Amino acid sequence: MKILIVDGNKDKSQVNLGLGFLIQYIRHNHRINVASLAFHNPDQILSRIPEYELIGFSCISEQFSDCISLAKKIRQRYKVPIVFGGIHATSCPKEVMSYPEVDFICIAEAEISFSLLLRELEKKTYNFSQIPGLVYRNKNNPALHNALSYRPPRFIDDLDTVGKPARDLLEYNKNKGSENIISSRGCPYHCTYCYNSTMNEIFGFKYRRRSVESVIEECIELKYHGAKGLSFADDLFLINQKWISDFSKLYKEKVDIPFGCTARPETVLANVNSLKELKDSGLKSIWIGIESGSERIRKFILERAMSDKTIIDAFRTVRELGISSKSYNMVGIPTEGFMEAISTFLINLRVRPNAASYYTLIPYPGTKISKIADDLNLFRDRKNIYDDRINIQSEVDIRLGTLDSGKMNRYHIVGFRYLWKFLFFRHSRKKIFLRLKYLYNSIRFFIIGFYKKYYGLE
Ligand code: B12
Ligand code: SF4
Repeated sequence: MKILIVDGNKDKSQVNLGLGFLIQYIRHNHRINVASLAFHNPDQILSRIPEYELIGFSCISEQFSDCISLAKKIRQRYKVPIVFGGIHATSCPKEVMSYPEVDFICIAEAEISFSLLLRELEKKTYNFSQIPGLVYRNKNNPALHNALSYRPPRFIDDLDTVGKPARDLLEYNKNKGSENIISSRGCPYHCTYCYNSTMNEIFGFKYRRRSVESVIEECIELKYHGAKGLSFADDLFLINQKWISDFSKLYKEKVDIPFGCTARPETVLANVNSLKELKDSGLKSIWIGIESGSERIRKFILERAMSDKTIIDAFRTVRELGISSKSYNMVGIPTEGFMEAISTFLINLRVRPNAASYYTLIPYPGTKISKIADDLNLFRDRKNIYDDRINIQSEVDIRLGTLDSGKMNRYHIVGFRYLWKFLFFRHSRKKIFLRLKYLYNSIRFFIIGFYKKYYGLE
């Protein structure tokens, strides 16, 4: 079949690796093109539709509104079937199916469901009921669909059978010096704000990893095409000492360019030897989630039950090994109080990461934290809930989020975000005025926040 997949990503530097794996799996039987919204405007894409027999959309939550508005335009003019896949459609299939333009959804990892769907459409047999993970409409009554009772998706155990992501077909800025790569799928933890937690709960998601050889092969290719550094964007990279040990040896021998990876504080402490091996093979930076300085918030709201000591020891270990660290933190977590927000600042001052990022919590669909926020009636705005622009980390004005924490309102939360920029952003001397602007904005938002709270306006 001739297929066009619209990649909802609007950031030219980001690669959609999930989509890359999917099209690698099916490319030998079908003709596939990808059009990214980062490179084409909707009208350009619309003019290409008549060439194709099926249109797919790949999007995370913040990209859904752009994708569905393009799907509506397509449907107004053409009869071609429309399939949605990716994190958003997986997290809230019923909502996505409420749009009549959407004919099918492939839930979660879609290599198997999408290839079976294409086979049924190509053969015109339309026998969809046996396809695992497929949500589809009733032929006789298109308003009816099985979004609440589809057959569970099938997950591929041996990831090497999928192959390496088809970067040649993806549209993104390929000459930026550094490339993302994924060696695994899944994560056994269950943080309440994360997609994995939803997946683990619904499908009993399993952690799986590609072979060392397959990952190294991809690294060599990326280096050959000009990558000067690699970022392992796995949910959980620092796990399985044997894999890490084999990987480190081969990486040093065959790739040997700097790389970074993610870790949880506990996995740092449980794998110090692995970390040494990675460091010897080129590991330069490690990204560690602290998320909140409050043990109460971590344990009861985020379900990340780790002590302050674990976090402090993990960052010390990383520093002693000479690896640069970056911490990830959030504010505006349900039930978070002022002192708890301040404790996130304090723990960062204590662990002294080389860089620290600080986001307003976004309650993504299907996550436990979004249910907690709903139960506590914390939504102050239901529009643009997933708009990631509230979290742009560069020097722009910070927008209000959609949630308050119950103890802090949205203005206080923005006040903390500016205070963070004032304290933790790297500022050159020249940018002293920018820094003062952050402090000014922080004070301004705190004053507005207290005013609104006092008069019951927010
Ligand atoms: C790697 C990763 C990144 C990398 C690479 C991005 C990428 N798109 O590959 C980087 C670091 C760049 C990144 C950035 C961001 N990320 Co990210 N990221 C991930 C991570 C850890 C893994 C994604 C992955 O490759 N999974 C493995 C593949 C196989 O699965 P997949 O992507 O879901 O793809 C499969 C299916 O969805 C399906 N599918 C996909 N497209 C299509 C299309 C069709 C037609 C069909 C039928 C099927 C289909 O088939 C694929 C193959 O099986 C996920 C967490 C997770 N576990 O998914 C978060 C995650 C996707 N990221 C998330 C977020 C929020 C972001 C950022 C906004 C963070 C930020 N504030 O900067 C940015 C946005 C970047 C962007 N513009 O796309 C959220 C999204 C939540 C949501 N509901 O929207 C997630 C789920 C993490 C979380 N918080 O729970 N991310
Ligand atoms: S450890 Fe990271 S990837 Fe795993 S569930 Fe928690 S936030 Fe998600």
